[in-house]
Amino acid sequence: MNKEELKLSIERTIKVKYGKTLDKALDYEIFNALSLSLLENIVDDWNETTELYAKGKQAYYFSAEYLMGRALGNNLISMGVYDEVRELLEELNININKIEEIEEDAGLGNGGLGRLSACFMDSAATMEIPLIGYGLRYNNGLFNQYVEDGFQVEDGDYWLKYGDPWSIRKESETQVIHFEDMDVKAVPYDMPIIGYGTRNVNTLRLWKAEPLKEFDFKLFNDQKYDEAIRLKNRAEDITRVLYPNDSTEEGKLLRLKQQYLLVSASIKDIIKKHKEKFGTVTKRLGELNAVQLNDTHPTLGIPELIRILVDEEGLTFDESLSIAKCMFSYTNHTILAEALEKWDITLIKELFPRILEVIQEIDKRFIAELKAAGYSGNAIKDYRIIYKKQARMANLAIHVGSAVNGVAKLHTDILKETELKNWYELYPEKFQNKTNGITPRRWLRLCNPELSSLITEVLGNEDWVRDLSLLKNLEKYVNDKSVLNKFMSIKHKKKEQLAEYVKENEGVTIDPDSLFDIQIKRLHEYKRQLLNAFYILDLYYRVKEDSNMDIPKITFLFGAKAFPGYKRAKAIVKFINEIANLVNNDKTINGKIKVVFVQNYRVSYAEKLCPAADISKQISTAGKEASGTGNMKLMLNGAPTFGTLDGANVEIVNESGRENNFIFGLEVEDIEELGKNYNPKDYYEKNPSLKRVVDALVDGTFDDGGSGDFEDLFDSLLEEGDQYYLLADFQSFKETEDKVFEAYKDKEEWAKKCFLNTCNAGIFSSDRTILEYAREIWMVERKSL
Ligand code: 26V
Repeated sequence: MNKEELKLSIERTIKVKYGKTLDKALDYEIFNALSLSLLENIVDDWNETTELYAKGKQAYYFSAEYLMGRALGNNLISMGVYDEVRELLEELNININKIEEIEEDAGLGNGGLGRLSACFMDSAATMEIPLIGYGLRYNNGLFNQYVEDGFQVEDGDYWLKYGDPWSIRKESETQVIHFEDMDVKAVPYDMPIIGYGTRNVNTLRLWKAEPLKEFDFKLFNDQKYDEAIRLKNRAEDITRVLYPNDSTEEGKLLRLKQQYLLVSASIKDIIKKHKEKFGTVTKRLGELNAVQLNDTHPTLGIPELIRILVDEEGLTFDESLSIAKCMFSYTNHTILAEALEKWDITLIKELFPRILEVIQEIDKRFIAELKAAGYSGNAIKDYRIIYKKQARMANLAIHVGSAVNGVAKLHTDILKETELKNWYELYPEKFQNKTNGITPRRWLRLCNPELSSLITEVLGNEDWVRDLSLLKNLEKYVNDKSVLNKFMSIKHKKKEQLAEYVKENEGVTIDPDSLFDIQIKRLHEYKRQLLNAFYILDLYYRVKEDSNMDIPKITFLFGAKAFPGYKRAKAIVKFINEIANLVNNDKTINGKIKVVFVQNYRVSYAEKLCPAADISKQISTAGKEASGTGNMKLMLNGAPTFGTLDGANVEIVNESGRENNFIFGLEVEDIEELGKNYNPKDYYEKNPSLKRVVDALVDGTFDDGGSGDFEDLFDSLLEEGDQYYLLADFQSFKETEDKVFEAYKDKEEWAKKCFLNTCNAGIFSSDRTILEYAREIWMVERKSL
């Protein structure tokens, strides 16, 4: 791409789209014009990639969530033109950062699961894997969060307000989706996923629900305006908003409709393309297409495929079922029982009765198989797909799917040994592990250009951006003072940048010379932000008692959204903010401790936080965090992990060395052993400093605005048995923090720990993960333009 051409294209686009000249254009207008001009440059490659992939076996990622974040910066990097475009904009007196910052995050996901889909898309394109993503184009993504008086307040997220220049609406590839009460259109919007260091451009296809008819003319003519657009609204409601994954009760019907729209449109799309090639559907459909179910949300794809093959393509049920068995695989992302999806069969029947019949038929055949294999009564019950008038989506996915995978070694082991033990006994060959990963393009190259340059300088080239295992070659510089100094001064620079952003957005001043201890993730009891809060409060009390206490100046940063209906999570937000208020305003501690709860934590905020962390807090109750991926982002940017041996932390510590991280707390086996004998009160009574901070919930130290929320938190610990073992882990947490403070004193040794974390993060590239899926589950070949 030539600079002059790009400039002309931007000017032209601003003229036809906004009717003005570039010098009068607003930031978002420039953003749109620049994006459209860049898009123009990749469309040919995009179409060629699609054609190339269509020639062989293809894989499809079915996911209800894609937490994409911003597109512009990432696409500039993938296209290899970031610096060139920055220079061009500079010449035009435009600051590229301002243009990047105007872009709204595409927040079409709740957390880790949704962000993983986004990383996989990026990696598949870069690794030249024929993978198409299918999802939903919600008008409103995950809510925006503000903090008012310490409480979380939610606001709608209309991410499309400036338009969506990177998507192309493909009207001609619309599918009609049938629900018992109405038919709607599913219109695809395609987003290009631009590979780095390759011409390949993959596709993320997001479906938007629309009415078959814009409005009822007769009703409108009769001046019944509301009624005239009622059907339009009912159709559009389906993809109006992303559901927070705690809203299990309300909106159930709509959520099920969303899931069906996603899978029905996607399966129809796959079959249509297959028929364009082969004329009819044969069993080759299963041989040429592999579908990955991202959690159970898209599991209805299984009965939908069978329904179409039997009812519309004239295959037998057996033939159709065996095609489905060949096509689908399932990834499990959590062992939390409440997160396992079950749907009332009355609901399924109400919306799509034929789908229920298909599920019943699968269940019937499965039971017959089990009986024939000698299973009986109780043993069969746990395998049933339909049980107690509910369809168990995980059972359907595991029974039909050809593979089942966990997302970190420990998680997969737990699935095999406990959570899905019976299934592992039945189908041992289906179980696999695929440890999660993150894309190094966004989580290093884009968010930390300073560290990226240093790595490139030391390694001699940029190959590491496509092969992160090359970071291992940095390890030999661990004693090189000049490299370490540069490494740590970059860390400092990123802390300064974050401090500036925090000042602007939260109004709090933080000191880049203090230790940045960062916990960023969804707010959930099992992630134990409350334990971190207790620790901070205890530290504050101790500093107050002893002003000479030997600790480094420290800043605790939290970023987390609590789902709107999750009362306890919201209470924890308030509690953290109460502590922040107390600590930050106490002049007597000389600013030794600062606490900041950043508002509206999201992908673009994470890009600023990860590079600035001195400590990565990963403190979930052992056995509860399936993997975690934030842990990998912080590690890659050179932060030692302060954490439990849970999820991928286990592998992180294996890679970078236990001595370079801070591991504390109970392990999975300890918790099993403690089991029913666990009595949180023992810990509370025997440990005065623990008692003091827990009591702060109820002794009037803090104000929960009269909500009773803090008392409820107190009860969750002392009356309801402290399900997540906060009290049991408190002392170990505290002692391990002391080790951090001790280690932080020796600047050189500290720098080595940080550096070794970056050197050993290579394995956590999602390029590695996606290649494993391609080779071991989908059996698809890499294909390069
Ligand atoms: C769902 C629900 C729904 C009901 C209420 C409570 C609740 C809590 C958690 C969830 C989790 C949904 C699945 C999910 O996001 N899992 C995350 O997947 C990441 C990618 O594999 C993984 O790194 C995280 O450890 C895992 O929590």
